[in-house]
Amino acid sequence: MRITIIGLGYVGLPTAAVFVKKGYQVVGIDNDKKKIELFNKGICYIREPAINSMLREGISSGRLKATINSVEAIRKSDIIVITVPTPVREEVVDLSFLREALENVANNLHREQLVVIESTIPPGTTDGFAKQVLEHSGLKAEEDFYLAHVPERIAPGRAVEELLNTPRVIGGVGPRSTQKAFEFYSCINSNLYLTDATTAEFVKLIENTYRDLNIAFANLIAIIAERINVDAYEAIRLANTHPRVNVHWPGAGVGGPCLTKDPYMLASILPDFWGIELIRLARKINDYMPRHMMKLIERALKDDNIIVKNAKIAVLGAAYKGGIDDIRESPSKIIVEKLLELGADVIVFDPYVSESFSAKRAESLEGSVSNADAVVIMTDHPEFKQIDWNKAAKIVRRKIIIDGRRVVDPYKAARAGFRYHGIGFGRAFKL
Ligand code: SAJ
Repeated sequence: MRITIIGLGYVGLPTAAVFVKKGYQVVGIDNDKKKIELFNKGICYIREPAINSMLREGISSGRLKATINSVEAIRKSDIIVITVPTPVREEVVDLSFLREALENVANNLHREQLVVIESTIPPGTTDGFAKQVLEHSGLKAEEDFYLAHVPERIAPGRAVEELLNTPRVIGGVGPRSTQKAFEFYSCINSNLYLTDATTAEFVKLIENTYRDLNIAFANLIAIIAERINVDAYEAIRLANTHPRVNVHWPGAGVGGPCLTKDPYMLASILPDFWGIELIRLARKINDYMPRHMMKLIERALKDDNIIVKNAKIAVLGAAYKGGIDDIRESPSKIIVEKLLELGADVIVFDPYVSESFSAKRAESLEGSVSNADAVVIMTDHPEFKQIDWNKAAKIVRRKIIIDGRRVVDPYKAARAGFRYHGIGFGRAFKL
């Protein structure tokens, strides 16, 4: 079986590697020449530890390659998987990358091929727009070729594990397409749920919107907790001991390419219904959190009579979440830029990321916290949970922590002499 994967990003690259490992012949298509070059050298340009060796082995076996030229690849394929971005700008989804990919497929489509869209799209797109574009080929879906939506469920950093074990939803434009897609994905994953394409599209938006709403609720709880001097994390942990409650965690912002846009795709279906404000309001709360974090930072500095201008601030974390190198829509960028704008001397440390958003960058934790007037934590990297604050206390200038992710145990920090401030943590805390 030959597969073409269109879009070699955070989803397409791991998908290609996993199918090659299962014995398929895979060609990856991307219009970024740099990516193609690295890919063909077996260099994994996203941080997915499990993929490096899979990619190298695939390339050297001759069963995996990347190219910019999609025509031959599509013509020779049994299956075409589309994993291109579908960005949302000002609440409107941009399907131009998807359109381009589909037009390429339509121009080279032949009988018995299966086309799968994994990109997140508004409900009705596969059975409507995508089918229409593909049928311009003169072939009919379900009769001549097969078409399905199989939403990706990859969390960056854990792609292989997720591709193999996380249940997937398979939705064809008809029963034959669903069956074909089911057979294809059965090779890598045994947890498959079958439905129709529009339901599958809807399910994906429900998942990410649920998470965004839940996090917004947690963030609201955090702001209330700060007002009543209660520790929000402790309160949520206790509420979650109830078997039917699962509140997510507050933090200094919601980043990443999915939660920040997918809810708008859902909201756009019913723009005139007032109830849709629930989704918009949740987005608004989550978007507000970096500003709230900024307020905590400014208050913490003021409490210790430190003027932001010229203060040396160590920012720990540039990635949008812990354990990954991805900075897309990272709340850390907002904080770093704001601190720079206020004239602070900002030095960013992230063991996974080399980006520092125009601030200075440290190669080590010591490099960033040494002589710092405050330590601001923006990402819940596992490494930050291991920091020895007694050691850090000896090299900082002022012992102040503002924790945006509850990475630090406030009591441990206080025992090391730090004044602890944080999202969802009522007062500045010092033993
Ligand atoms: N966050 C919180 N509090 C929490 C959980 C997360 O503030 O309790 C923040 C994180 O710090 C991060 C942001 O939310 O900035 C998003 O993180 P995430 O882990 O929720 O999500 P993503 O965007 O990395 O991945 C999500 C996942 N969706 C769900 O868990 C429902 C993933 O499975 C999807 O594949 C992915 O979106 C996607 O591609 O849609």
